[in-house]
Amino acid sequence: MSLLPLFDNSLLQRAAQPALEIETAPASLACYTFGDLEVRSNRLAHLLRARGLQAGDRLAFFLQNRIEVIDLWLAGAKLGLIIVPINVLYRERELTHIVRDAAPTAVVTSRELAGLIPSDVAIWEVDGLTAEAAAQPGARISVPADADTPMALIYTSGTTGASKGAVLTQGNFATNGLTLVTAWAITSADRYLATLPLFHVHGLANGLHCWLFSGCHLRLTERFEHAKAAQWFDEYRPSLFFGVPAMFIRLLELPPEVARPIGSRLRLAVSGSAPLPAEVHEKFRQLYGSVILERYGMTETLMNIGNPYSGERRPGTVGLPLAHVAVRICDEANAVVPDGTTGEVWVKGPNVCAGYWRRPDATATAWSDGWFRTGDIGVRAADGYITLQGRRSDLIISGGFNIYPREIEELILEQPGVREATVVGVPDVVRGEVPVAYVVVDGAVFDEAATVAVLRSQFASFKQPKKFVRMDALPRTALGKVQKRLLPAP
Ligand code: MLC
Ligand code: AMP
Repeated sequence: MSLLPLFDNSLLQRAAQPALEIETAPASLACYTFGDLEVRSNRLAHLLRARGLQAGDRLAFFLQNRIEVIDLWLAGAKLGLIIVPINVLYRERELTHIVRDAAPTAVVTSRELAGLIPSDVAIWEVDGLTAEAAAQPGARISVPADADTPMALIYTSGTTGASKGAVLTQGNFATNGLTLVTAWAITSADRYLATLPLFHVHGLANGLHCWLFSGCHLRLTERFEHAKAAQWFDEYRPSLFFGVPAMFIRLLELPPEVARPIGSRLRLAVSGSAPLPAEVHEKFRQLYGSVILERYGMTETLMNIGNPYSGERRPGTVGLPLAHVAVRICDEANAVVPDGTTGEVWVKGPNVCAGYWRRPDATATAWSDGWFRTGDIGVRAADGYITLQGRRSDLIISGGFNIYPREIEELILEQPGVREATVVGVPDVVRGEVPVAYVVVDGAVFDEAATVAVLRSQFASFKQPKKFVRMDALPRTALGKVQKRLLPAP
């Protein structure tokens, strides 16, 4: 199944219906119908075609949430392009790697962000592109596509440092969106407040596709800002909200007289991308009168497991396999373990990506007999509810953004005076975890401020160690592996 026929239920069938609003200045909204989105993306598709883009070509975007991301996604689906979303917080090292690996024809970005893009790729400034597209024909342009047509290359950090591009197909996005719309009973009557970034699958695969498939109404914000949340909820009156736990934790700061009316209008609040602490689930229920639905997914697989819409939403668990997903819990010998026993979560289904971009080695390691090994550790109860308990790798998740310590450690080790370095996640009330670096240094040479400056120029802000803890030696096993669990509290 390809995406365009599913989008057309809104783009063509609901052409006159209000689709989207975006704040352009305080108290000023830009509003669009589905028909407007159809015409805008047709014009952009004509322009991209005129600039030489063909099916299978990569086109990257490095943008905050704005309507042009939606235009690009729709034009990409129409032309069979492979869209490469890039996290706007990424800096030199991350950007250089993605641009070299994906080899996009161009990176679409804003004037403010353009200076961060490496010079060896074409940069298309987004306002200029939109202005030029406005002169193109508004008639539909499209190429044939099917479920196997690649739609996106989304970078997800690898355990070995450099991130890998997951090749997600039109069929992956179609399956995921249709399943969620059905499972969560989303209809054209819903109002969806979208504050998640569109460069990650939570906002993109779930948010954008649930909206376009159901034909509901969307309020898109540039990003989540907790100081504005009360105003957004109050003005827009959403029935749907998808967030990472850090957002729900921020929402607990609102006073009961503000929270209650918000909760009474909220038909469904979904949390994912990181563990939602059971006490946050409970406090949110008490404050808002709304029971959060927690679900579990990954860039490589989109959504796998979720608490039921109509049944028990059990705090601390991710619920039951979604309609299209088979789930196994396996031990180190790849054997399926009995209920109640901890193991690695394996998944299989039309949601799982086609593999890693130009990385047959990594693809071979991640799949086993047609099953995708998630690297997440979990346990299934006798009644089928699955609880995640950790990860096989030492991935840190901060505010829903992933950090692989190895990548940070490698750069710290390159700095003058650093003999040993390790990075671990320490608990943080809002973001779940934040990174802290433990270093063994030559005190006469090591310059912490200079190291911080290098890290800031090379990596996203959420990857910056919140502290450097100096040690005489790192605790290691007899084989020399750092024993992160034995590190003292920072
Ligand atoms: C965050 N920041 C941004 C930003 N988002 N800056 C610019 N644009 C954005 N879109 C930066 C801030 O500048 C700040 O930097 C830091 O992040 C925290 O910002 P904050 O305003 O203090 O926000 P906070 O209340 O802490 O909340 C953070 C957050 C953010 C929730 C807004 O963590 C976030 O947007 N998370 C969503 C991540 C996501 O979409 N994950 C899905 C991955 S897909 P500094 O310098 O102060 O640190 C996946 C699969 C699945 O995992 O299952 O879904
Ligand atoms: P990403 O690579 O950004 O797609 O992140 C995927 C990872 O986020 C998964 O492998 C999990 O470790 C984690 N994750 C997603 N949803 C949940 C959840 N509900 N609870 C715990 N971890 C989650």
